[in-house]
Amino acid sequence: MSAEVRTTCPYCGVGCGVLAKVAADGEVSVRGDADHPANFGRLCSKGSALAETLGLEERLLHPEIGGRRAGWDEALDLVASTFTSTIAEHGPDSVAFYVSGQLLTEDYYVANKLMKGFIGSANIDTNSRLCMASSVAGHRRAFGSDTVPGTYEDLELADLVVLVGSNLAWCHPVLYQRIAAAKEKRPGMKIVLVDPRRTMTADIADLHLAIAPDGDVALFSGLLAFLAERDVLDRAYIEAHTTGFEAALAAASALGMAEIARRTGLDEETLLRFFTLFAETPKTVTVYSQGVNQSASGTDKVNAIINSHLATGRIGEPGAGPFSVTGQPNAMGGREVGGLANMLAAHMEIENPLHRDRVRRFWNAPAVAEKPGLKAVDMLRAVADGRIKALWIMATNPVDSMPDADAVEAAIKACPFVVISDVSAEGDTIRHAHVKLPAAAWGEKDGTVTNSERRISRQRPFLPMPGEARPDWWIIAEVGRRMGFAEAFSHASPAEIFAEHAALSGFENGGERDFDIGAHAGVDASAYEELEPFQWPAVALPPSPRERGEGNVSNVRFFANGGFYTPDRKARFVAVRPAGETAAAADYPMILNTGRVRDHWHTMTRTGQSPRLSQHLAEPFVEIHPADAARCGIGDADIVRVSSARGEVLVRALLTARQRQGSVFAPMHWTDRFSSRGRIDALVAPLTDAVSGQPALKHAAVRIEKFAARAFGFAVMRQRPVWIDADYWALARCRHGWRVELAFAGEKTDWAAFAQKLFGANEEAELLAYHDSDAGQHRIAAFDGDRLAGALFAAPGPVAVSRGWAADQLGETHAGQRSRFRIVAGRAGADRPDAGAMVCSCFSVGANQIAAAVAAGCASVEDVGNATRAGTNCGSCRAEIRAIVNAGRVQAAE
Ligand SMILES: Nc1nc2c(c(=O)[nH]1)N[C@H]1C(S)=C(S)[C@@H](COP(=O)(O)OP(=O)(O)OC[C@H]3O[C@@H](n4cnc5c(=O)[nH]c(N)nc54)[C@H](O)[C@@H]3O)O[C@H]1N2
Ligand SMILES: Nc1nc2c(c(=O)[nH]1)N[C@H]1C(S)=C(S)[C@@H](COP(=O)(O)OP(=O)(O)OC[C@H]3O[C@@H](n4cnc5c(=O)[nH]c(N)nc54)[C@H](O)[C@@H]3O)O[C@H]1N2
Ligand code: SF4
Ligand SMILES: [Mo]
Repeated sequence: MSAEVRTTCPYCGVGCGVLAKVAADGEVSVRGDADHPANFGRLCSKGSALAETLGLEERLLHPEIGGRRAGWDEALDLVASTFTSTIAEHGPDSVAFYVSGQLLTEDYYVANKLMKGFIGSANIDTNSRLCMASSVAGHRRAFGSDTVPGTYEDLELADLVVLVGSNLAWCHPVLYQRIAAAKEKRPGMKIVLVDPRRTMTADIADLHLAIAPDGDVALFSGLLAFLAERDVLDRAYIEAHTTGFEAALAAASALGMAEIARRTGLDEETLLRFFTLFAETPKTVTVYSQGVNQSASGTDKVNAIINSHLATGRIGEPGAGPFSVTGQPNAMGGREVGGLANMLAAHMEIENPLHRDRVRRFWNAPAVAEKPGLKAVDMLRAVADGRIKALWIMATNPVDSMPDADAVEAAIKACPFVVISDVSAEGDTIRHAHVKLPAAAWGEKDGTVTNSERRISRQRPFLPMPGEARPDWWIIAEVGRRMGFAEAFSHASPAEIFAEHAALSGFENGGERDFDIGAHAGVDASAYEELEPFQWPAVALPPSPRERGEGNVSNVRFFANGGFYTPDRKARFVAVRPAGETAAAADYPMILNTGRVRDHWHTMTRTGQSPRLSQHLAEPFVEIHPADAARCGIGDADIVRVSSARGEVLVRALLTARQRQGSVFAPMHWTDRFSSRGRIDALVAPLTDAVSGQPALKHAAVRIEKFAARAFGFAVMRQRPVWIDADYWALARCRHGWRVELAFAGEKTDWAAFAQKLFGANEEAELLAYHDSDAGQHRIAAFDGDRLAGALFAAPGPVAVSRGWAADQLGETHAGQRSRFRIVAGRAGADRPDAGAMVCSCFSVGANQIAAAVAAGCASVEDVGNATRAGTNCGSCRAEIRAIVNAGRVQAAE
């Protein structure tokens, strides 16, 4: 057995420390690192299930050219020569890199250096454009730099935490747990949630503002005006450290309470409760995420929030500040190296000739880009219209995750040369690559990531690289060398790259730039190996306070005493106004809001492999308010068609009063690999924020109608089906195989043949069938010896069979007729009660088990934990358990 390796979780921006261990039989186990300052030992459901996502079945293991296996030399030569010849013929702006916040800092650094210093174009952009661009732009407008002022501890020290457009319970679960624990200790602490939906995060909120979509600028403008009226401003701070207050206040005051109420959809009493709470609580942290960033007014939302903090001097103090939480594990690292098309490197600016010259000298670069490159949405437009002729995509899946996804797919398909570095062999984007390059995955790769609180941690390998997989930095550096830049890309290890990156951050800095980790410029292989998590800045020679800007003395927080990174060292208030309103289109009267679920990560290339994580929500869905559903003639669990001017999807309808009327919510995760037509970004228009270029992914105009299914089905099978002939299907991993939801528009008569093909069962498999054609009920099971190869349940309405029970049958032996008949009867035996829909992924505890515990007297989440273990490991499901306890009953599972 290997020793435990200290590494960092590859999912969200909380950046939890993980201890990973490989047993003698190769089995990997993970647990939280009690010494890591982000999580102190905690992990959420996704982190806890990491070991289930390391299988090699879906891995890309060898380079491929045009669908055939190729050697690394051949593939790298082809990439280098095609980029070189394209640049020679059409200029540097005819090529582009589209990269990702899931690259390590070292990978990112090399990619950015190659494009911006050696190719001489700034056409490198990242999926962080879809994620953090508005926060970056808002920070830069206000602070003159992309600086997150605070630290996680502030979330625990605050007396008021305002969560805006953040579903922290599901998306940053360990931060959520830290806040929940702090509140438990200090019940006086208040939490406000601003989200159009009543998400699970509302569980710890004292006040939920079910804001109208994009009402945030109005809300925070109203707050600023209120703070001025009540005179709770920090006049001294405003005077000493900011400019532009009067104009910002004038813009905010112009709105008036009635207009704010109208635009936010909130009544005045609720607004005043929130404003008063904010006014009365000096220790306030405002946390914000994609409900803020992913909007056509995203940057203004960010500045409206920051304005309220600057006006009250609540910034950089323990327990006070605006706090943009990052999504991906290395969204911050990407920003530090300049991975966005409008940044240079080490937080320097492309438009600044002094910065360009400095970077040129440091890199000894022949051709530093002179103007910003194309931002993601524009980049894909340039691919579509042929301006970009060679595109290299790394660690992101734009055919699923970019707005106007069908057009993105068409553009990539039509591009003359597409290179994709990925860990997965299968995916909606990689299928269009001319050259596929197998990247090393988490557990194999080696480097650093930066989390939301500016903390840099190591990801360390504990597994060998399988097949011919190679680290991303190596792939990029090899191409750089082959393009003729041997010296600049001679790095032999991530440690060397990190040292260079650290040196650049400190190069001629002297306190002029916030990002400075010059202290690590001299890091060697062993120091890099031992590197402990640290927060930036970490300057080599701390400059005098004057050089660093007066009072910028804390290494942990920024701006308590000003010292902003603008020319006059003062922050800027930004006068923001709510955007013009667009009338709802008659054809598409509903607003589609999109986002995440607890147990899946983005396009499911990894979490989709975990049986545990695939049970919580096993198919694509849309949440609709019951009143809207009634109006549209939609019942719970119906299949519905959601369509926009761009495209359509087929998903399951979930009726819930947590949803605002007039809006619907759908998760972003489902792809063509897991569903017949669930790619939600096919519906979203490529509308972007004018300042940041971030797309408005939370706001698409849609129509929703019932899909007239003649038959529904549910099936489990041991092998992944290769062929599913159904109008609607959604596939998910389960413990002993796969499960699939089905719906059919037409009459179906050939159920047995359909089932056999679905199961991929062999000729000898024994079939057991039950048909009641009049009632439209069909159940077919196939046995391979004592084992169930597959079972199909079909009905004219949504199938009522217990999913968990059916999936479990794949793992049982079925020697006797009795247990075989039980399967076609679709019933759990009395000795095996149905666990119901999965709530606790860690211990596989279902809703029915929790409801039974409640019925047996458990009156609290803790009681349920003692009785069933549910909620006692990662705690991500505690909000759902509380909902069941509070309801005191649960509807029949699923
Ligand atoms: N489980 C899980 N966790 C993740 C991820 C994942 O894929 N799965 N991805 C990670 C990444 S990359 C990111 S960026 C983060 C995202 O983390 P979050 O931003 O917390 O997650 P989302 O679900 O995208 O959106 C947050 C909320 O914004 C709300 N919202 C929509 N429109 C508005 C609006 O106009 N105003 C306000 N105030 N709110 C609005 C939505 O209803 C939603 O609940 O999560 C990270 N963590
Ligand atoms: N409608 C809607 N759309 C959205 C969002 C939304 O809220 N709503 N959110 C947006 C946001 S915030 C984000 S961050 C994006 C995320 O969207 P994507 O970036 O497209 O999502 P992922 O599934 O994380 O894609 C990562 C890819 O990298 C591969 N990979 C994993 N590790 C490595 C590695 O080490 N090296 C390489 N080369 N490849 C690797 C994975 O197999 C996968 O194919 O989606 C955006 N799209
Ligand atoms: S909160 Fe969960 S997903 Fe995020 S870093 Fe921690 S363990 Fe990973
Ligand atoms: Mo993200």
